[in-house]
Amino acid sequence: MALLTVLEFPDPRLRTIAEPVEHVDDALRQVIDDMFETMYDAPGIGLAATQVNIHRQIITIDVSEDSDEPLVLINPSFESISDELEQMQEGCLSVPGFYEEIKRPNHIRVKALDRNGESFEMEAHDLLAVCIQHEIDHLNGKLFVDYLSNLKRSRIRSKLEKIHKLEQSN
Ligand code: QAP
Ligand code: CO
Repeated sequence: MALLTVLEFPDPRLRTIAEPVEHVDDALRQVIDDMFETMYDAPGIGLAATQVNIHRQIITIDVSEDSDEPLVLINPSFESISDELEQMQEGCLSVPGFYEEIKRPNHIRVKALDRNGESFEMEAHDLLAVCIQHEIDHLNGKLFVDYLSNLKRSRIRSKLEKIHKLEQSN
């Protein structure tokens, strides 16, 4: 097991489009385990492989109260997306310290592979639905700050760049 380094906005590597996974094997399961370790350590409720500079379609999620319901989605795709939107405060391990209200569809059906490479479908509502959409966005090089105004996004970029400079000089 290993903790992975999480890329932070505005790192251009966060804009990479992830490739589909071809084989679910032990090496991939090792990546998944390291992603869960990194996510639980943060702590976070969702992590996309893109955020740890692995550009393959892998997402780890756990929105449970006790952080004991790990969910992994490999090669996820939307089967259906509701018209009804819900506003929720979102954060992101790649945008530490910033939380903003975002509107997204509140009900989705997704298809994916599990950690054994078996295909499954699931339905998700509310926080889980929002989290899955947020993580699938990462696989497409998209961040929650992209839904904000240019002004809000550039303020967040400046503040994070300032922090990154200070961290570099330490
Ligand atoms: C995505 O985000 C999400 O700023 C997952 O300093 C979040 O796990 C989807 C985190 C909310 C829907 C609603 C953020 C940790 C974790 C921070 C996360 C931070 C430390 C974010
Ligand atoms: Co995120």
